[in-house]
This record gives sequence, structure tokens and C-alpha cells, in this order.
Amino acid sequence: MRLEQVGLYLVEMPLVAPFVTSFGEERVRRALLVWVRGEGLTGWGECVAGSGPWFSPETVGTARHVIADFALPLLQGKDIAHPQELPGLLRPIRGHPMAKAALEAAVWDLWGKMHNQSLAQLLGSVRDRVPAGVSVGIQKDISTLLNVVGSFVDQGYQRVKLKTKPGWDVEPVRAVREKFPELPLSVDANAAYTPANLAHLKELDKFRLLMIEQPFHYDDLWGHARLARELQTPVCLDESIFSPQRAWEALELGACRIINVKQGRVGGLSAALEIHKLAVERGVPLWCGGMLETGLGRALNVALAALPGFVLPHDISATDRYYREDVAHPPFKLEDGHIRVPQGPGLGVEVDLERVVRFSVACWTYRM
Ligand code: SMG
Ligand code: MG
Repeated sequence: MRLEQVGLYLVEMPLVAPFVTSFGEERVRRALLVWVRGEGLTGWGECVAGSGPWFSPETVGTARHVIADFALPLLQGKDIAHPQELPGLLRPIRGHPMAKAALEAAVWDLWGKMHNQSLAQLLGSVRDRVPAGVSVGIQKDISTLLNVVGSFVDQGYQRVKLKTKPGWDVEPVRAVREKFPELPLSVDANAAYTPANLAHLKELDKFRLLMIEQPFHYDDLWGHARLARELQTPVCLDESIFSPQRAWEALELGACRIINVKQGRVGGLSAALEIHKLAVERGVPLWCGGMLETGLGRALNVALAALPGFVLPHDISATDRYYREDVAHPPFKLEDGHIRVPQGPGLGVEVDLERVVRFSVACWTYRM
């Protein structure tokens, strides 16, 4: 397959409710959407980088720069035999996994459309629906938190993840655990703690949490390994795992027992498949994380989450938990606590170009 044209849209999607984490509040999701045109078809992908370098060093701005000025020249005139060639072609670019992943995603979508196969089929997925969890941001007080959690539990979400930070941890978790004794529950600190907080984090052990996600700085595998030895609650890593190599290192060091896989954060679907292979060999449970994706990124996450090694509920919620109007159809719905895996060719969702244009604040087109 040869790419003839590539385009980017920078969209600003208003969230139905602000999302607060230890590193800030988000009211609008800025996302870079990528399209690739070739063989008379168009493939779409979504870059998971955020508006600022808070979750990861990448931003929508660095991703646009790296895609336009470095990745596209490397793909110029290339005959791509399979989407899994993308990581090799882009290898000269160090870092920037989210930028690379967005391009790879669009190429997978195009490839699926060319061969009339769904992404789920192409990846080797084994499920037609995946269990949905929900990630609950930091709230203004505990009674608001209990209401928010209660409403998600009523909707059928199978696992609730609470965002935590110093000052919003033991008490909110205790309150949720007391009100929902059997609820599968986890916490995610987005790197808000340091090894000096060890004694405090140990207090979380009494709440029967499924896991504690990314307590320390993303660079600190050693600190996580030490913590993992001290805690009963399994440590799960998110930000720390930015490549298959890092996944292997983290497991070798004992820095985590569970991995949150985000294809964007690890450098693309091919890299996610490598981590999946490693995890299955070692019996390490995986689940699919979320980056408040639009329907485009969500469709891809759902297909990935249907692989055999993804065995815990995901941060894949229904569209209405994020957006009133999405850029892809149909919206993802919660059915009996699950999200159905799209079966159409490629991502299996239809892009709503009118909405893409309406939500976009900038766009770029490149001739290949
Ligand atoms: O997509 O449901 C979602 C969000 C899940 O909590 C979520 N993501 O660290 O896991 C995480 C965060 C990162 C996004 S914060 C903007
Ligand atoms: Mg996380």
C-alpha cells in the first residue's frame, strides 16, 4: 500500500464533565486526528497526546511536528506491505511513541478497509464484547464522590477506578469501600507520590483494591519495585511503560504485577501486540487503559481489549461518559456492563466529517 495523502485535524471536544487528576483538570479534550489516503480508501487514527506535557512528555503540538516534519518524510514513496512495518520505518525517530502510534493506527484502519477485515480480526481478538470499567476523577468532596460512583455502579460498570493524590486517598477510598463492599475497585495516582510516602500508601492495603496504578514518577522503576515488595495490593504501571522494552524491564525488576496497555503510550498497535505476547508468556494480566479518546481511538481500544491476554475490566466506558457529540458513529453503548467490539472493516466506525470540521481548530494536509 502506498500513502498518497495524509492529513491532520486538531479538534477540541468538550467533555460532558470536567475530569480531574493529580496533574490537573481537563474540560475539553484536545485531540489530533490523523487520516491517510491510499488505494482509493481513507484510514483514520487518533493521537492520544494531551494538550500539555503532563501525562507524558508528548503533546498534540509535538505530535503534529514529529508526524509532519519527520515521520511523513520517512514514509514518502514507501510501499508498505503491512501495518506492522511502521515501527521499523519510523525507528530513526527516537521517542515520540504517541505520534508514531497515531500514524500506525490510521494505516491499520486503511489496511482493514483494503482487505475487508475488522481490526479485531486482524489483531487476533477472541471476544465480541469487553468488560467496561470507569475512571472517576478527583471530586470536590466525599459525598459527591459517592454519588458519582453510585451512578456508574447503577449503569452497570464492572470496575471503578478512583483518581487519587496526597490529601485525596485513604478517606475517599474508605468511604467508597464502605458503601460498596463488593465493588471491584482500584486507584490511580498518576505519579503523585514518592517513595517517602510508603507508610501512607500501605494504609490502602486494607481496602481490597484490585491494584494501585502508577503511584510514583514514570521514570522510577526501581522505586516501584521496592514498593511492590512492601504492598499486598498489586502495583500496575501506566506512564512508566512507554515501550515493549520498558515492559520487559519492569517485569524483570518486579516493578509491577499488572500492566495498563495504551497503544498510544507504547508506540502503536504493533508494540502493544509485543507487550501482549510477553504478558501472555509470563502470565501477567493486562487491561486496556484510556485517554478520553473520541470514538476513533475508542474503537481501536475495544478491538485491542478483545485479545486473550486482556483479562481485567478496561478504562473503556460508553461514549456518553465522555462526549455529547462524538466524531464517530455509532456511539459505544454500555450493554450489561460490556462494550461491543466493532465488526466492520478497519476500525469499524464511521467518521462524521461534519463534526470533525466543526470541532477542529486547525487542519493540515500533506501530499506524499
Ligand atoms: O479514557 O476513560 C478514560 C480515561 C481513563 O483515567 C483514565 N486515564 O492515567 O489512566 C490514566 C488516565 C489518563 C488520562 S488523563 C487525561
Ligand atoms: Mg493511569
